[in-house]
Formats: sequence, structure tokens, C-alpha cells
Amino acid sequence: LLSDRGRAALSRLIGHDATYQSQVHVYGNWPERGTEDEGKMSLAEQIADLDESYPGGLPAYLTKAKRLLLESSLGSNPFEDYEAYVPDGESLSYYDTSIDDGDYDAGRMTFAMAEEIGLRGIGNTAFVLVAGGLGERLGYSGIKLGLETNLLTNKCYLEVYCKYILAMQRMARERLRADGGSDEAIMAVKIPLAIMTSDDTDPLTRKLLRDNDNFGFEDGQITIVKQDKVAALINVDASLSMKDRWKIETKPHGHGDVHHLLYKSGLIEKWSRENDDDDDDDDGGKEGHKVNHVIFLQDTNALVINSILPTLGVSIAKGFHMNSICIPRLAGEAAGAIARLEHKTDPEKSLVINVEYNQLDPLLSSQGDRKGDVPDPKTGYSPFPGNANNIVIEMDAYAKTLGGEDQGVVVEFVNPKYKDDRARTEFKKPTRLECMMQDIPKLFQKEMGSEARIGFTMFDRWFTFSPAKNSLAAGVEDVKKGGKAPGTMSSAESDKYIQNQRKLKYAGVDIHITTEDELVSVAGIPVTPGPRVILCPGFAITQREIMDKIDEGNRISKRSSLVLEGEGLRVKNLDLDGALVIRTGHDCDVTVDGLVVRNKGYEIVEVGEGEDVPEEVAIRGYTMKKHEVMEIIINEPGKYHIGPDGEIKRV
Ligand code: UGB
Repeated sequence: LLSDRGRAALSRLIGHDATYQSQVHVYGNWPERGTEDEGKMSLAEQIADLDESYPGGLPAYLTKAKRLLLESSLGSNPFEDYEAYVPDGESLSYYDTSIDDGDYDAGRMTFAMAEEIGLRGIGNTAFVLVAGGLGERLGYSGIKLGLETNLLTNKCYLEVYCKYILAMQRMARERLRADGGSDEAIMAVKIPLAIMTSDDTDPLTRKLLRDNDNFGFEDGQITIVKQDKVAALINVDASLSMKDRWKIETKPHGHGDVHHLLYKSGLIEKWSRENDDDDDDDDGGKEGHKVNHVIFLQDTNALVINSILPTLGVSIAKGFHMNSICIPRLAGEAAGAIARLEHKTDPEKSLVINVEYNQLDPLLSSQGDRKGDVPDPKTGYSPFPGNANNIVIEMDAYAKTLGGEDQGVVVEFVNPKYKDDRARTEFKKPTRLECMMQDIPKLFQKEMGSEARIGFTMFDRWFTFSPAKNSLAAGVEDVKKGGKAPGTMSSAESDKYIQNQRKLKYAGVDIHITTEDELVSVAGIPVTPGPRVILCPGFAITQREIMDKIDEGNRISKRSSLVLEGEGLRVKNLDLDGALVIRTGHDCDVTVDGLVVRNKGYEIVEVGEGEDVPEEVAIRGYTMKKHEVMEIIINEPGKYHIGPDGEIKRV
């Protein structure tokens, strides 16, 4: 009845269970042949799938799970042998102009220096986007990458990330051209993007890419790797949870899958091979794209793209094998903390690593002043840097580490919720093994010992971190309790506008930066009343670029909305009171000088109580009414001038 693979996997499960007898409900008492045969076949196939997708097979998974569940049930503390300290790291501020120039050897780096060093290295990177999460917390059933980051451009997260990477590719090529690089070398710069999906997100992610012609990426430049779910478990004996008689319940394994998947898919080998100058068989003698650093991004934090270049710059300057982007952490916030874990007896085991938010309080409550995860009264923030979970990893060390015996399978953990917290035997709902991508330092340490250089780079929150993770209702609850980071779609959008207000102000624009007490409540979440500004990645990314393209004499009123897109666009003496969108294509050299805009502009309209709106509107709680806008769109290559009335003149 069963296929060969199904039969083999089932036998392995039965063999593994001979001593434990924890899975008899799965394979025992099957009805006679002829009854429910379909179900038996499909169960055996599912067991074979679970077996194949986990390194070491289903028995290895169950063995690990039993050990971890037993340890959890006994209440053992994974950090028992460690004490957590605040680690040293680099801290960069957008506003820091204390050193004009010079090099890193001076001992300290400014933001601008780090960005410049990053720019030199960005052409030799690969990007990885972890996007297997379903977004249950966000209360959204589609894929998070498809959500509109803001209602001025309506661009979704995936488009923002893709356009950012392509802008980086363009800048790397231009730099190479300016340095006299050959055409072949320039065209070889093709930054690859790998996206990790899961069964929950895979079809819609592929569709989003298909419907948008891969957002401008060439064929083969994007690779999708799909993570598999793992078996859910109902008790400390790791008995498999059955959805029905013939189906094992499965659950996500966590973002930690990404390392093993990159290894298994052959991407790591490909990226390392293309680093090898002597190897020309793959490209018929042509140079391939060189990858010196791999950059990991999460799905819904549009702010973070600003921090990538300076973080890469820090990685290059300090020779970090791994560098996490961090922000000042609010105590109790659902963001991990980067800590230096000192082993009590064996210094070789000490390491800098993320301690996840649910583990931080118990760990801190067991050491020092035993106050737990509380703010430092001096700063109001947790003394530990908050992990934005965007990571820059050095390629050689990464390839070496993934080539080790663990093949990038990071240390797993269990987090069961017990019915009775004292007895700790029965779960409230099935659990599973989980893993996190930021746990890779343990593998670095295993493969490289004390050679492994793990660091972090800290930025202001406004500059780096405002993910959309929580439902509107959860965000509203958080705000009522005094929370400062509700993490909703609306707070993420508002923070993007504020980030751009700040960037424009720094560039000399007469623009108001919304202060905390000026935020207005929309659907229960404090957001900026304006001005709303989007600077597309295709306009400018670096501080220097923004300073170059935003010239003197610009003024933007509080109620205004502004979108700027186009690498050859320069703006001066703009007087904006209303809505303005300027989009210019490649090879368009456009100077806006003295443009005066007066129109009704845009307005946020709150969703009424009980109003029937689509899910993506409901999670935000408002729509954007576009009353009136001046739109200037130029696609034909050439040199243009735009004067006070908005008329486009070729020059
Ligand atoms: N993800 C996957 O690709 N697969 C999975 O199985 C699960 C998730 P969450 P989380 O930024 O504030 C992380 O759920 O795990 C993707 C850090 O661990 O959004 O609660 C998913 O699609 C934490 O240290 O976050 O917490 C998304 O892109 C902290 O920094 C990403 O993984 C926190 O993020 C993260 O998944 C944060």
C-alpha cells in the first residue's frame, strides 16, 4: 500500500519509538487494508517529508525534542552557567559631525565615515530576506511583504527592499566605473537576493514577484528557499500532535532555518565560489559577482535600510564576522537584547549573543541586583542594546562555519506554555522545536573558537527601527498602558515620515519635525499629523547623497505630503504647501528650482466604528484621501529644469 519512502520512514519512526512508546497513537491500531487506505498513505508520505526535511530525520528531531522538553519540564535554566553583561559595540549617530574626515585608524568612526566605508563594500554583498513568518500577531492573513509600507507611494515592503538593493547595485557600479573598472567588471556586480519563504508565504511571495517583474531584478538574481514546518508535540515525551487521525500537526520552526537552508540550497557554495578569482568555469571565464558579506533582513521594518551601509562599514573596518543592527531597547519590549554572556567557570564558552525577550527577564532576575528586565533610570532604556535582528555576516567565516558538522543548524529551544506552571507536564497547546537566526554565534564559536568576532552597531530608534508586527487592537492596548512603540502598521508608517522629516531638516530644509507630544491619535495609535515625506531608495540613500540632492531654500509646510524618486533629481527653493510627487527615470537629470505648490493635498481618514473595510485597511485603521496633488513624472532620458509653475523644460 505504501510507497517505498513512506514505508521506510514509517519503519524508522517505529524503530525509534521501540523503547519510548510515545508515538503508538500514530502508527498503532491501523484499520485493516481496504479501510481508510488513502489516509494511511498520506500519513506515511507526510512522515517521509518530515523525515527528509530535518537534518538527521524525524528520529533526530524527536530525540532532541525529548531532551529539551525534559529540561524545560524540570525548570532548568539554559543560562545557569552564565552571567549577562552589557557588551561593547559601535554607536553611530546621524547627527555626529565631530570628525570631518580622516580614517578609521583615528580610533573612532562617525556615521558619515561608516557609511562611506559601507558604500565601498556594498557591491560585494548578497542579501537574504527572512519572510516565512505568517504575521499572526499582525492580524493579517496575506503575506507581510505585500503590505503597503505607506499610503503616499503605496509601495509594499518587498518593493522597498528590492528597490533599495538595486539602488545599492547602481551605486556600486557607478563607483566602479569612476574607479576605471572594465565594463565586464561593472556588469558583474549583480547583488543576489535570497528570500526564505514557508508554506504559508511561498505562493503569495512568488506571485508578488511575478506580478511585478521581480521589481526590476534580472532573471536568476532572486532565489527563493522554502523552509519546512516541523512536527508539533503534545507532551514532554514528544508525542506527535495529530490534526486528525491521518495528519500530523506542523508548526513553523523559526527564522533560524535560514542558515541551513542557504547551505543546503547550494547558495553558500555558489557565493563563495564566485569569490574565488581562479575559478572561471561557472561563467565561461567571466568574472562573477563577489560576495564578501551577507546581509540579513526581516520582513516589515522599512526604516532599517538606512542602517545597512554604516553597519557594513563597521563590519569592514572592525573585521567583524557578525554584526547586529541594534537600537536602544525599551525594557520589556518584544525585541531581543544583545548581551555578553560570561561563562562562570570556562571563559572559552563566553560569547556575545542575542538573549530573546522572553528569556531576558528570568536571566536578569537571577543575577546582580535581581531587578530583571527594567530600564536604566539614567536613560529610560534597558541597558542592553535592542536587537533589530538585521545582521551583517562576513562571507568566509560564514562559509567555514556552515561547512562544519552542524551545517548551519542553529541550536534549538522549546518554549511550551504549561497548563500548570508548577507541575510543568501538560501543555496548553502543542509545542515544537524552534530556532532563531541570531543564534548563529554559537556555531561561529564552535568552528572558530575565540577567533570569532561578534559585534553590534547601535543607531537611534528613529533612524532604524519601527517594524509592523502587532495588530491594531494590540497596539492600542499597548499605547493605553503607556507603551511607546506599539509596532502597528500605522506607527511604522508614521515613523517613516518622521525619519524623512529629520533627514530633510538635517539637509537644511525648513521643515518641522513632529515631536512626541504633537503626535495625533488615529484609530488609537499616535501618528504624525505631517509633513509626510517619502524619499524613495531610487532618490537618495546616503547622508551625502541627500545633502547633494537637497539644495538650499526648500520649505515644506506641516500639512504637506512629498514623494521624491529618481537618482538624477535635485531640489532647491521648493515652496510646498500641499501634495507633490516627483518621479524621474534613469538617465534623467532634473533640477527643480523655485517650484511653488499650493493645493488641497492629502488627508488621513479614520475607518469608522464597525465599518466593513478590507483587512489591509483594518490593520491600519485609516485610508489616505488624495484630494489634490501636483505630479511631475519624467521618464525620457535628458536634462530638465522645473521652475515655479511646475512646467517641465528641457535644457
Ligand atoms: N520568520 C521566518 O522567516 N520564519 C519563521 O518561522 C518565523 C519568522 P518575527 P520575532 O525585530 O523586534 C525577532 O515573528 O521572532 C521571519 C527577533 O527574534 O517578526 O518575534 C519573519 O517573517 C527578536 O530578537 O519576530 O523576533 C520575520 O521576517 C527581535 O529583535 C522575521 O523572521 C524581533 O525580531 C522575524 O519574525 C524584532
